[in-house]
Amino acid sequence: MKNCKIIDFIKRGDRKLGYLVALEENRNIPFDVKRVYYTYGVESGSIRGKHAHKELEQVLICVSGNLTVRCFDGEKFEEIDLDSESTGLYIGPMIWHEMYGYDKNTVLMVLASDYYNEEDYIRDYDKFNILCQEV
Ligand code: T46
Repeated sequence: MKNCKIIDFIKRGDRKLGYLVALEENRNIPFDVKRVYYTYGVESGSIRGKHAHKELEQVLICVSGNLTVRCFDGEKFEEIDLDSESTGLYIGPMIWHEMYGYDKNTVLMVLASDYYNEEDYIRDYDKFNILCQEV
């Protein structure tokens, strides 16, 4: 799916000492990182997201627990399980995304290409579909 792809990070270490994953802007993170945020304590039946971004690029990494991300590019749907600390999900502009299936211990960390700006959000699903048809 355009603007939505899995990134497998290199994990260094072993079972005994554990693992280390390094995130580097414009290397394994495909943009300048201006912001990092994370969500936690989400109840299992909750759905977060339900929006698209006009310009923002992000990489979602589930650093604890697991969840599912449902992505829609205006034509195709894809459901991606995030259950590995060494996997990222790149989501670029104009991808409607919803996060659900949270585990009680889930921590979702997100690296973003810009500062928080509510103007960049499309939170109306009908409006998103209309904008997709215009492209
Ligand atoms: C996204 C998914 C993956 C801030 O004040 N600063 C921030 O940097 C962010 C991200 C949010 N907020 C405020 C805005 C809302 O009042 O925190 C509140 C919760 O945000 P929201 O309902 O948008 O959270 P999610 O989990 O639905 O979506 C978030 C990001 O907002 C969004 O960009 O792509 O995670």
